[in-house]
Amino acid sequence: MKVSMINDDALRISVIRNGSKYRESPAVVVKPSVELVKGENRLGPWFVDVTDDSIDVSVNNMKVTLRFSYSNDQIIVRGNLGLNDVVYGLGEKALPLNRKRFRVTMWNTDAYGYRYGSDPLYVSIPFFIVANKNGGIGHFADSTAKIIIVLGALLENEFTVIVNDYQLDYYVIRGPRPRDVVTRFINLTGKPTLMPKWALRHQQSRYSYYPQDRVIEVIKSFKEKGLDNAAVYLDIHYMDNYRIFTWNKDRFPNPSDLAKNAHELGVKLITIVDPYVKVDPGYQVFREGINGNYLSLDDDGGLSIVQGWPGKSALPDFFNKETREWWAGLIERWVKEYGIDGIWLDMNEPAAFDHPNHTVSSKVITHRLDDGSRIPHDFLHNAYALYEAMATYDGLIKAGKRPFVLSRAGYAGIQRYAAVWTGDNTSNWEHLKLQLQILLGLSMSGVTFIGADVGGFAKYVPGSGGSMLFTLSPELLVRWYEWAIFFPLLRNHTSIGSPDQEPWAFGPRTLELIRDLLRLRVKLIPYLYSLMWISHIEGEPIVRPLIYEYPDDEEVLNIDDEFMVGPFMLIAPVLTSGNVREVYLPDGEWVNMWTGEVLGKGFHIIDAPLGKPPVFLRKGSLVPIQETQGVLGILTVLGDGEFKVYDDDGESPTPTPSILGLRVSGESVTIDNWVNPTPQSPSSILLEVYVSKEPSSVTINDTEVAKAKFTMEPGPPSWYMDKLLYVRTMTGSRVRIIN
Ligand code: MIG
Repeated sequence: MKVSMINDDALRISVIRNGSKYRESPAVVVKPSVELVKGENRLGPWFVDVTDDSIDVSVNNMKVTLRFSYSNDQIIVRGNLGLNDVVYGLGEKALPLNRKRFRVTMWNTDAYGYRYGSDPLYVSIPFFIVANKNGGIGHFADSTAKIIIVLGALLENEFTVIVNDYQLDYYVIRGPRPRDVVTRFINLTGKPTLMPKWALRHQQSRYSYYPQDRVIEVIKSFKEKGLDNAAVYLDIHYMDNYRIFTWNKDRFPNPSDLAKNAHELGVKLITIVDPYVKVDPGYQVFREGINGNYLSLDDDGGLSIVQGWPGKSALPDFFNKETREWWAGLIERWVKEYGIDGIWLDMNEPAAFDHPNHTVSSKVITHRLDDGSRIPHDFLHNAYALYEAMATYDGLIKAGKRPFVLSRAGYAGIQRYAAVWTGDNTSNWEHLKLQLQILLGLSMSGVTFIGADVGGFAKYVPGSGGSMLFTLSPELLVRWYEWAIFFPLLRNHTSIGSPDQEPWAFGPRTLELIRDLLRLRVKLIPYLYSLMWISHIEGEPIVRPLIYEYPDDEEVLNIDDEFMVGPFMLIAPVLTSGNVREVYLPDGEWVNMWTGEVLGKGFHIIDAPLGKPPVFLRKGSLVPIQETQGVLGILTVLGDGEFKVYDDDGESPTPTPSILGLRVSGESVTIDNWVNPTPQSPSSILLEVYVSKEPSSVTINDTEVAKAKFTMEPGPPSWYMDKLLYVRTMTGSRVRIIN
């Protein structure tokens, strides 16, 4: 047992058994700084007592004792749990936000048709936060083999981590608050990549759009119906018999034209890419794979073959640099040659039809690491998608793009390369709530660019023997959009064989409601984009459970049917059929975004007619929103608060942001000048302030300004009272609202 510090953030306990050779972690991006000695160590806020097989840690008011033991093939770590502790994290789990009293498995799995409690799903992140009213402390068992984590399910006062590996780097991460643990975990495993700005707009998919003309038709329908849409996905039917990096020439006679036409209509094209390389000596990708030794082998040195979409398939061996470079080259060529804008990685658990649970598991399949050593698949399983995403990301960089990669599977650190969606969810009300719980867990585990298939993917009812039942109602689709518009990834997608699910598929009334919700989404992009930048620079999630913002409010410890977008907006979505919901609001004062009504801490019954999700703004909110071209709106609630607006051209691979500082204090709002502005940085500002009554006057830089007729266009300083107070001003000004 070797114990070291990672800066001041984390303690690392490394175990290597039976003289086995140490494998580098693909998850962790920071190296240890100081090594600790046996006995007592004091380092900054840390007190650590190390013995041969246990360790006592005390840091920022939290204490934990870890005991290490070993069986033949396992490393077991036990720690103490307090009666009032709650547990967050663990990545993608179909469980409540508070994971206490559950037992989970870390093993990336193709989980089609999963339900509440199904475990495991596609992504494995063996990281969790133990929290109570004193604060939080993090645990991260960094092994890519199968791990079982029991959280007070056997003994109420104990958690157990069972690692099926010969090596383990176990990290203890300090708080003090749960949010500090999350940010330090992101520091450890890498900052989320900055996606292109268009990735924040609506995206449309189905399994599958073809032929080529149908794709253009879909794009045009969005335009005609006044619906914002940034991208269309091509699912597996675009390929020539599922050979990756090829086209079915009957369905897609001219893919370059398709991309060109899409681009002319302002829409990006994203193709799915599976990890299956069809075993076919006549297929170029297969030949390159064999010649370069880029494919996974069996332990006897023969090619390992699994059943995938193309039938007999080989799996690229992403665990070594040579394969990753080869793959990056394939992606680069694909993207450049056909004008593809982003890559969708599916089946990367990896899935295989001829393995149990549709998922590769084998001590026979081996992978080659950078140092040439061969390791059985089972020790590396959970990292397959992470390495694949790494290579795909590099390919997009080589093609000169700011990468957009969407991955189904992943491991700790996947946020450095990809967005994640929650796989094959189901179109029913159970999932409307479950998806939220899953996503909040991902957020608390460092994966910030996330979303679920809007409207739901699968249409079967569990217990029906897999038969298709069409369970999506117009009400459910609208309710789904109502909260999905607040998540970074907003993608409508549905299964093969299912009825149409585009926003217009349910008639004019539904279309109208979704159109308004998409307009709200477009308005929110400056806020969401700033939050993406903040996630990229500071390692903060974009969407957050209430506990993230309100750690001292015991009422929110278990709330996972409400969430925050950044520091200001609280969303309490309607998750059952009906038009009201009970909402809990934490400490402070909250403004109902739709009505302007001010509410205090506590439970409230809120009217929620279809199309109007309950949204509340905290006191001191400064939410940048998109208004008319050239005008930046700032949705404001007076009080105390600050925010930084981030912007850039949205697409260049290594941007320097333009930053606009905003502050509100009492009744004055200060808008700084842009730092590092571009010609596009708006200097016209429209403050949109929730006030209870018309002010007696408004000053800008201490000079009174006139009340004038309202318009959205840029214009001279003025104010106007409608439902909100509108103040037209410029950057570099201080606005005071005088009662
Ligand atoms: O076995 O590519 O989760 O989004 O449409 C199904 C076809 C394979 C699973 C993905 C889904 C995608 C589908 N894929």
